[in-house]
Amino acid sequence: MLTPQQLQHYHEQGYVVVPSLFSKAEADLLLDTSTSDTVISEKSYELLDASGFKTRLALWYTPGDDVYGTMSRSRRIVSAVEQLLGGPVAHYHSKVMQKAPRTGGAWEWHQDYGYWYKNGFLFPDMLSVMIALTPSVTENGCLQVLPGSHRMGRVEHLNTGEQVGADSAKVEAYAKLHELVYCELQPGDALFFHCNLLHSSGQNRSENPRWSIISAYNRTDNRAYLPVPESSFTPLEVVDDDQLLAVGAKGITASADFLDKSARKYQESD
Ligand SMILES: O=C(O)CCC(=O)C(=O)O
Repeated sequence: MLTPQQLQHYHEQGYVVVPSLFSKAEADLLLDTSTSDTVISEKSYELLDASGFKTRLALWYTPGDDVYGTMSRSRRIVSAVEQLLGGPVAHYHSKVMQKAPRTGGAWEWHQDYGYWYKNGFLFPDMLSVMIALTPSVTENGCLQVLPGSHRMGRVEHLNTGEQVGADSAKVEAYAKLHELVYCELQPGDALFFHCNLLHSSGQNRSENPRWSIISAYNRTDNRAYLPVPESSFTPLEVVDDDQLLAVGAKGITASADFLDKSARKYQESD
């Protein structure tokens, strides 16, 4: 469970870092499994940033009994998300984020609800949790946030490269008033962030890959008026924390409901 100070930090600043939410052994298991998982690699797609660099990810909706689903359904993460969102929660999606050494692209400034609003969710009762699998530092493009920006509400989003970014005039105006924070993480650390928090990340200029998993959650009563995956309003089947190591290196099945950019089952932007 999160402490009153951690809850206060999240509500005031729009994010909170929980060091070592997962142990080094658990983070290593997730890293080893995901980097050798042929399904993750086959289902991954690339997005160009505004300078033409590519960032790579695989995204799916329903959490399974593989090592990633066990992580995103583990009691320690779900309890914290329920505390932050103030009620029972569902899993919207998870994604394995892969920034290659020297070439991994940036993520432009955006709010996740900038997209999810367009996907039909009525309220910003949603958040993301980034779990670092490798060190995530300034040099390899860690997440940057504008603290407190979630309090502006959703801002307009426009195309930049193949990504959709927040209105740059608003981002610049806010950045003049509030210093940005580089959220440096070590493997196993978790960063919880509000879906209206302005965030971005730089290119990976280091010699090492930067991998992480981001799981997004929705409060079960936050229904959408457009077709959305069932997982996004289905109460989660929570698993005990010791299950992650017990499941071991179990990769994801190819039949998992991956986002397929060409099929576009939902009006989805990620
Ligand atoms: O992984 C990153 O560097 C950024 C990802 C991100 O901003 C997002 O998924 O919303």
